[in-house]
Amino acid sequence: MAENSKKIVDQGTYGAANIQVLKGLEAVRKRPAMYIGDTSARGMHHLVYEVVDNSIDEALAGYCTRIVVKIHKDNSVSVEDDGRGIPVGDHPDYKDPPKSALEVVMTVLHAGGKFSKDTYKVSGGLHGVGVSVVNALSEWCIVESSRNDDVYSQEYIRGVPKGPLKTLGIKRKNGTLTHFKPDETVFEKRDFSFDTIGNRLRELAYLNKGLSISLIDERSEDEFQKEDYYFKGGLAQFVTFLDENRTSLLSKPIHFEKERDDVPVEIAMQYNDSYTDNIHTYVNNINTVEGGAHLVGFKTALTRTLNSYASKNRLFKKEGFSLTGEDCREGLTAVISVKVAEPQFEGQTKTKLGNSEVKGIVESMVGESLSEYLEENPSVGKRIIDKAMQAYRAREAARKAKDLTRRKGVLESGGLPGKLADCSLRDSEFTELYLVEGDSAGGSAKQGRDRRFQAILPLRGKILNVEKARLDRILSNEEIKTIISAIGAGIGSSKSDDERDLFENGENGGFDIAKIRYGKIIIMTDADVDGAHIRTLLMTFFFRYMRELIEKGFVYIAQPPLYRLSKGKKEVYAFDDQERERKMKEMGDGKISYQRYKGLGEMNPDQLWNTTMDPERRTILRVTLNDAAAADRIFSTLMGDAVEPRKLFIYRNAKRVKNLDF
Ligand code: 0RA
Repeated sequence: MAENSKKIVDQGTYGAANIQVLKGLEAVRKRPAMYIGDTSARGMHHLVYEVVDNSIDEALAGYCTRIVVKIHKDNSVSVEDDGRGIPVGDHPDYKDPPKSALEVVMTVLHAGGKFSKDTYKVSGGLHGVGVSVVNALSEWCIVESSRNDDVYSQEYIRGVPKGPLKTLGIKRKNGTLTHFKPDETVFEKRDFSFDTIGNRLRELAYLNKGLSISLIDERSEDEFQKEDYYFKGGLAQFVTFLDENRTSLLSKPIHFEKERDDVPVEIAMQYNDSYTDNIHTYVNNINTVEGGAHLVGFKTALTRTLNSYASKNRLFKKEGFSLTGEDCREGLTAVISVKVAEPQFEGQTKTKLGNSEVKGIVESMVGESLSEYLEENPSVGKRIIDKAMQAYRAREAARKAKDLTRRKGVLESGGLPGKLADCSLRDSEFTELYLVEGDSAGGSAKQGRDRRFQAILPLRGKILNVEKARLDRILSNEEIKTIISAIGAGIGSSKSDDERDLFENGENGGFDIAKIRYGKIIIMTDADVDGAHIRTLLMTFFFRYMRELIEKGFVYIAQPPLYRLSKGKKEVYAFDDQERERKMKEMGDGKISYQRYKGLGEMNPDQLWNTTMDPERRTILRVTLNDAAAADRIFSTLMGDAVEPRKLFIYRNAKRVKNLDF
């Protein structure tokens, strides 16, 4: 077999199969985004996840217990596992010329997935693109498969084998090592992020209890970084980790693990003293951000089980009383993980589980397990019902507050706040709302803006920290009320319609993105600690009560300059110290004076327009939500200032918006 591969490569006698392979690789290199989403840092990190997913599959099949991921000095990454090793015998589908299974996995699109379908019951990997895509997008890639008391190795250049599969003639424990270097001509960013990879590996370790994963960073000279992820407690530990900075209601999470109709289901849940729920769902280790059948099944079972438990044990004072789903979920942190053989992913980002049979499976499993648990742990049952009753009473109070505010027109369009300087255009495709820190900067922004499409809402001081307040208090906060009415789309959790129909009595209509009055919500604060704090408070509010705004990319951060440089009549701006240095050099010799802006208020309307608001010249950062679990954890730690929203989110597409056509 090794002989054959040699022939192909050395003599260039390509069979039909090879032409197919080359075409496949070429397609990937031509349109990488089609296979990995994009070619930014996010896409590059996706390569690592794809390789790790193969090892996870081997762990799911029960053969792999340890995975080591290394970031090397040259920004290459290696992933090593102790599974069975990739098979090296001739692949049955490739006769002319014959090819090793390993080479097929590495060079044929989707071969990994198809191949593993018989081998593995379920398979992870987001779109199951397969490791051949990683190979095609790597400057080089080396795979070593240790099995049959030998080590087999093959190297590739941009996906094409450099030579035949070789045996190294050494012995090693069984396993697979994949070492690749992302092609710098494909990816915009070069550096891997320890934290980004670490977050995903930690998540995988929680989701696959007992699996040991390590991340090692060899890039820094003096101290290499290493983290080990290994959790015997699985999702129970995940929930505890998510709630690390909250006060738990139960002494330990409730944790179930069962298989029904060939669908393994694992769920852990805990209550805390906050007012929002925080449910993370996974299908085959993929975070199903948009929810779907498993989430619906869980929610239905939770509401029904708590109600029947409370009635049965006479915990409700009034006959016929019942708690709503929202009451039952206040302060709930839960993780739901199911493994489905043929998952159907739906929704805008293909992260919504469509398999309807899974709803019933999860529903009946949670119903039975939770009732049993509550019967056996009546003190836990009482606590949960007490908490839900509190939520009910607060919701009643909130409803009254809401009625009040609704009567005042805050939650409906029409009654716009007096502080808002609205724009004249109505089409949200073109309009922008600037949330500006302070009245004086607000004044400059009003004078400097293009009033046709830019609206200004000045915010006085700090808005309420919604993390520490219930809806009724949130709705009585002036700054928040003005923001809600300016945006015009209401407030609340934005559930998909089918879930809303199923669970809400239409009482809380929720946030309706279709009603937003602006296509961009731009946060403009000073470049200091207070500014960062206000930004964080706003983001916390959007994250908790208008999450779709963030998910759909409507929220932006303005980037006001830090310096104004001047030489004679010439004026130049710089956004940080580095840029200031560079621009001063560019301006040449002579007297250059510079001013450091302490706040937006120091800029006059023209300056503010020229540097920060003019779509032709400004830079605005779009806020995107990369990892809901991570974001949630960090928001929950935010009780003071200190934490920069920059750390909570990965700002991608920091692009100059130049395409506003008028
Ligand atoms: C197909 C079949 C077998 C193992 C694998 C694939 C495999 C693939 C990868 C990728 C990374 N690590 C891996 N470990 C295993 C089973 C072969 C057998 O029956 O021994």
